[in-house]
Amino acid sequence: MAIRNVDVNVTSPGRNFVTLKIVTTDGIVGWGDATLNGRELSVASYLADHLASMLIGRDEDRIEDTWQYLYRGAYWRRGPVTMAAIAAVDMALWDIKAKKAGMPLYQLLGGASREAVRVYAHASGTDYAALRDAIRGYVEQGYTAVRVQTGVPGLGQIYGVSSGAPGARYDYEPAHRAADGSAATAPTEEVWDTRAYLTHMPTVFERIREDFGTGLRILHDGHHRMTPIEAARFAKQVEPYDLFWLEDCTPGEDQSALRLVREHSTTPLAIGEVFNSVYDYQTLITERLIDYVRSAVTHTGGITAMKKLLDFAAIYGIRSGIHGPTDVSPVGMAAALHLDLAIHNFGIQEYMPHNDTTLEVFRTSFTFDRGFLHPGDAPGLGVELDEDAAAAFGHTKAYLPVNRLQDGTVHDW
Ligand code: CS2
Ligand code: MG
Repeated sequence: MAIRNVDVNVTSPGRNFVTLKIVTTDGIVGWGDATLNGRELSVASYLADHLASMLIGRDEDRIEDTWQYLYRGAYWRRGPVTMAAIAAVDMALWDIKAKKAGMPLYQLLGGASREAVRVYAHASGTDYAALRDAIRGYVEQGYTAVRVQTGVPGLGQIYGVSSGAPGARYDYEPAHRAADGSAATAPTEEVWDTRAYLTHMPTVFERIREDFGTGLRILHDGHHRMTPIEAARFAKQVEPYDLFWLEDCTPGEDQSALRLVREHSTTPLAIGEVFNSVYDYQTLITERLIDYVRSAVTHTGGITAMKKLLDFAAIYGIRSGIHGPTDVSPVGMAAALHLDLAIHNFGIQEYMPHNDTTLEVFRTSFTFDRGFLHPGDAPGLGVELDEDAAAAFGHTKAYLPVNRLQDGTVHDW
């Protein structure tokens, strides 16, 4: 048996997704997620124009060999485009292998290490009252962990904070289209002031602890906006509020920045959603500078690479916190859930539910129950793309925003 067909599907049921379809000579279909938010077509081209012909005729069972063939064979290693493309191939081959075995993928990864996967929700609000209502809503649904993001007095729209407008449930971490829903031509811009943020945010954590007590797991995303010394001071200052983690406090490419933060604070640190290789973590893991690995399976070379990364992290007592935003498709989310269920060093899983239109295009098997997800027991990943439904939504160019300081300087976000 061998790979017979390789197709790349680009669809946009509210936001853009790139999905790889691999079909074997005996008709088994595997799906892989290759979505890279705001740069989707570059991965679609990598797959369709460069990899597809290399895959036809290959033995679909040789997943490790195919991974190495694509990674080492390219000469140009790593990078988000390459690694998202390899991830999609890898996921599709694991999907096929598990379907052939008649098992949900987590069984091939060693079987379940837990009954279900604890997830965290995204609560946000432009002011504290709106944030408190959002947290309360999640607590009422049974969530035990909530990421909290809020507006900062004096600043306008901040990435990660919902505007609170009616129907705004999905508006806070977008890649923006034009206002009328058509293709954007350039990113929108936001204004940021780290000093105002550092003054305000600890007061928010204090109020959350007053209102919700000590049981709730509170997470917070700094979105790479602090300098190392700002992050160190902040992480130290918020220790009394017992964060589950502080995510992306400093720019992702500077691994040694977290040494400084670590020297000053015991607030647990998470990083990695913009990483795409185990080598991005080498210093962070071996020097125990982080507590949670945040990569998305979709952006880090797939299940094969992610399993190795998480096993490496386990040796140093570091746990998983796999990236699960809505810009990872339900296929990528399923890959995360199978890993989460199987590995020993699971920490928590991010869960940002997709909109209803997306879930009509991608048919999922996962189930949510009182703050926990289970990938389901359908053979394979348990997600099927409905290509007819997908065809109704053409790719629409969209951009993640740009962040500037008040004087106009381009800033990290
Ligand atoms: C965010 C992401 O989920 C998170 O922690 O930081 O939503 C991130 O902004 C997006 O994935 C960017 O595409
Ligand atoms: Mg993040």
